[in-house]
This record gives sequence, C-alpha cells and structure tokens, in this order.
Amino acid sequence: MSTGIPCFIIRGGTSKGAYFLAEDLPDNEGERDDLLLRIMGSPDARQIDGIGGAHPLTSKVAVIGANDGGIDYLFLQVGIDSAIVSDKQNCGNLLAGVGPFAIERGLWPAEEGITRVPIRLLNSAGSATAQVQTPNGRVEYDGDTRIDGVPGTAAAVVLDFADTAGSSCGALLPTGNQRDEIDGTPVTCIDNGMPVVVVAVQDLGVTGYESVAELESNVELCARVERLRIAAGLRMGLGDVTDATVPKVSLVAAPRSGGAISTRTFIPHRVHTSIGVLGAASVAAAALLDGSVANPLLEYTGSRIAIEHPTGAFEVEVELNGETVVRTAAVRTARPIFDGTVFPRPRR
Ligand code: NQM
Repeated sequence: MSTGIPCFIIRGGTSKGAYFLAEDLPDNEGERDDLLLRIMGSPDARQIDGIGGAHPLTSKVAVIGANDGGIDYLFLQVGIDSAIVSDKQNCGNLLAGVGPFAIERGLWPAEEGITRVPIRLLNSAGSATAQVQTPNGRVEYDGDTRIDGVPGTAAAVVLDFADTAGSSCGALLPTGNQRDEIDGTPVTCIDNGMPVVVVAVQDLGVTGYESVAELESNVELCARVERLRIAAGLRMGLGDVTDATVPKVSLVAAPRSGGAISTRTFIPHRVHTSIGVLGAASVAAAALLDGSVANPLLEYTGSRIAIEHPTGAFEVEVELNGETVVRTAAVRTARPIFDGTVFPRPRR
C-alpha cells in the first residue's frame, strides 16, 4: 500500500473538496500537483481510482496552513479528464470549510460562541473573515440555515471578504469599461473576487431559464460562449485562457422567482448547478453597476442581492460606491464528511 496522507473531506457551500494541511503535502509544486492528481483519480472522466467526484464542483482541494495572524488558504482546482491542477481562481464555497478545518486541526483557537477566523486567500491578494459557530469551544455543524443546492439545513458560516475587486485581473473592470462588445455581443467583464464575463441572454438566443442539461447539450451555444470567453480572457489580461478555469461566463436574465437577477453560469465548460460565491459577488457587482449589460435586468437595488440560479437563489451582500466595492459578504454552511487517511494511486 502506498503511504497515506491525512485528509478531511468537507462540503463547503454547494461544493465538496479534500482539505489538507500544507505541511502534509510536498513543498515542490510539481510534486504536490502530481500527488493531488493521484489522490483525486485524475486524469479520468470518472475519477474512478481516486476521491474526486467527476464534476468540477467536487474535484477541488484546499491547502491550509497557519500564518502570523491567521490562516492561509490555497485553493486548487483539479482537472478531471486532464492532468491539470490550477491555482488561478478562488473558491468561496470551499472557503466555508476553512475556518472549521483550521479549528479542528488546532491551527486556530475556538472561542466560546462564535469564532472569527481571519483567512488569507493565497490565490489572490484578498482576505476574508469566517464566523464559525463554536458553542462550548467546539465547532457546531448542525443548524437551521438552508442554502439552495444543498439538501437540509446546517450551521451558518458567515463570510466577509476584503479586497475582492480585481482579485485576479487587478481591477474591478479589467478592460476599463462597464461594457465591451465582443464578436458583436455586448458583455461586461468584471472581477469582484472571480473574473466573470456577464452576457445578457437575449443576445445569445436563449431564455436564461434553461436547465443545466439543456444548456450543456446546446453545442452551438457552448461553442459561442467559449469563443466569447477566450476573446474576453485576452482583453481581461488573463492571456490565453483555453485551458484555464477563468474567466467564467454568466448568462443573465430578468429574475422570475422574486430574486434580483437570474443566472446560468459556465464554469467554464460545465454549467454550474447553482453559482459560486465569488462568481455571485462578481455578477452582483455587475448588476449594481450603471452601464453594465446586467444593470437593466436588476430588479432590486439594496445591498443583499438574491442571485437566482438553476437550483434556487443565492443571497450575496455587495455594496458599491460608484465603481468602488465597499462590501462583499455571504452566508454559507459547511459539513465534514470524512476525516482519515487517503491513499494516492501509485505512479504509473
Ligand atoms: O465563485 C465554482 C464553486 C465555484 C467557485 C466555480 C466558487 C466561487 O461553486 O467563489 O465557489 O465557479 O468554479 O465552488
């Protein structure tokens, strides 16, 4: 049997990932990535020989360490049928599990009641504070908070972000414009924690209320979205994004279930069953911004923006002052699923 590695599997928000202590993984990036591919079972469409869930939302890794004043969180997206491990994006969903993991592993002390865990997002220059429920100094996972896309309820983890604007692209509006035209299609390129290309559905010939399966089987639409994405990636300063997981593309439409705006988000080659945390923060910022393609569709102008998605809605708190982001926050839940030893597939 190969040497095992301590691993925690946690559902964070609407995603699921393998959480590791940085000290348990090789320092060398190439060796670390090779190990993670063998742990997750990649490359293989079913990830049959590893713990990956054969979908981008369940092929995720969090690497956690302690720093002087808090916790370091590095997010890695592990390719499924490709041998790629990418650190080029954040993941606000797995972030929900970082505070609980840090407390469980003794990296951060639990307080009585609520513990505020300061977290540095190593994928960007940003940071966040996670409020974890810790009655009697222990992490409480049970609770009555419901998030769409996850069955049942669990304890809330409140996430407050700092420095989300320009996380990967250096500016909230990476092209310098509220609106650009690519291939004759008006788009808003934005980065409030996640680089996203926002497109109004009427310009793509779909309703924006299709199911994930309908969108993923629309070959013509997928090809058009990908062409837009690659062209937008260049304009956003991200270079050739053919093999990159960013930017995402979010198709926006008028809300139809009492929310503020409706979305279908390509992440980028599958359609999200809901929407990412920072993806939602970016769409919300676009929706609040005068002159963007999303702004005319926004039906609510407060700071709590209910982003409708294929399995419900996600409320994100975003406040802008002109083009300056004043606040980005969201409520998620997290639940540990497994704590033990994972055995990587041997090298072939
Ligand atoms: O945008 C999926 C997810 C994400 C990312 C993706 C995320 C975020 O839902 O903050 O959480 O867009 O690749 O886990």
